[in-house]
Amino acid sequence: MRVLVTGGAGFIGSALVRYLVLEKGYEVLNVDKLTYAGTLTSLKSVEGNPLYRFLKDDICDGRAISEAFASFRPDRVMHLAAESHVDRSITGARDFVETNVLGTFTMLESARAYWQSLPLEEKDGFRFLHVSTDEVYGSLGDEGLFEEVTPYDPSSPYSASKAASDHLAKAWERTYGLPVVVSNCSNNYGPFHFPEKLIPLMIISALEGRPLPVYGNGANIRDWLFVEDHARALDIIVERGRIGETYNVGGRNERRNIDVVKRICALMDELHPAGKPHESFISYVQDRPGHDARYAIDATKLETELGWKARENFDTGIEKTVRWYLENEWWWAPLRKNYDGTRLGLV
Ligand code: NAD
Ligand code: TDX
Repeated sequence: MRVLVTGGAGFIGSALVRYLVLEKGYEVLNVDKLTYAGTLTSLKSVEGNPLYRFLKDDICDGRAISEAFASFRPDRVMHLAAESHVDRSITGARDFVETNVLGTFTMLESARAYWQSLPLEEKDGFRFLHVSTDEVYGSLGDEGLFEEVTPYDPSSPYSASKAASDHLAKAWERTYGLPVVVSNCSNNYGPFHFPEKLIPLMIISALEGRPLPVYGNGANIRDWLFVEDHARALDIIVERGRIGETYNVGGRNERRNIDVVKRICALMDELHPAGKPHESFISYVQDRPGHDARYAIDATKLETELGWKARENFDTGIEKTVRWYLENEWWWAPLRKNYDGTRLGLV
């Protein structure tokens, strides 16, 4: 099995590459531009493995991507490369439109030309998995869950660009017959998560005795999934998902942001005492513009049709994650140097 993964040097992409190479024994070509969010240090465990190859390229570069298809001849594409941070999309949306919209367009067009050139028997087996987010559905009130049929209603430039890319992916299936499957996942967390995102930012800032910035009143709710559960879901979806369908991915772990931060503080009090409770470092700051109130995924379709179930619950997953950051400063310290945790000029 040959799998072309885009964005494999990022948080979820690197978990996926490790899973495909080390646990599934697949050949993987990782195509990644290595933006600020991508680092090959997340892939040390596959470095030198004959099943793994890396290509530093931009998914917007049609010629480079077509050459990658022609030389690697993938059976599957798992497309994760994206600009992923909502706050950055608010201060500078262009990269999001370029990579998430035009980059996805380029991936689809290159995949289409390659797929059309395949002999019939290989054509049938080819799959293009477009990896997306639950943020395309907008914000929930106190009740209800996002289902695959929930109308799109994105709030941020990030989620709008992802919504656009989802529509492109589905159109390439309906119009050209490209065998596309789409997945929409809730918030991921776990090892190798870039230090600008809520959970790693809080752990590292707590460790450094810096303020823990909670947006608004901290009552916004996210639905957390351990990244390795997501990687496993993606492999199942690309393997057995029905062409043209969407699968929502989530672990039924809804938490208010403030409760997540307090849980991290409690774990830090236990594992890395600071002299005073870490909760005293919590600082309520100006809210994120257009901040979605609540996300929550209904993953019934993935669970019943494809047999996936999240293995990690949030309480054990968050403890593993805090311990990982305490033990792996070598990984995050160089990234932290380039990103000190202040909020992108929003406050
Ligand atoms: P990330 O920001 O950690 O990684 C993105 C990767 O894409 C980086 O390695 C980066 O170098 C690469 N990249 C960016 N622009 C590129 C370009 N033009 N060409 C080639 N490579 C490029 O993101 P992540 O959190 O791992 O998210 C991966 C995917 O999963 C994204 O599509 C995101 O929308 C989606 N997703 C993320 C979450 C989450 O909680 N993080 C949840 C649901 C869906
Ligand atoms: O310093 C912070 N303080 C804070 O209160 C940060 C960085 C975030 N927050 C809040 C905003 C959100 O309600 O915490 C929540 C999580 O924020 P992020 O980690 O920025 O994630 P989110 O905006 O929910 O988006 C993430 O999940 C869905 C990923 O970044 C997206 O790529 C994915 O699609």
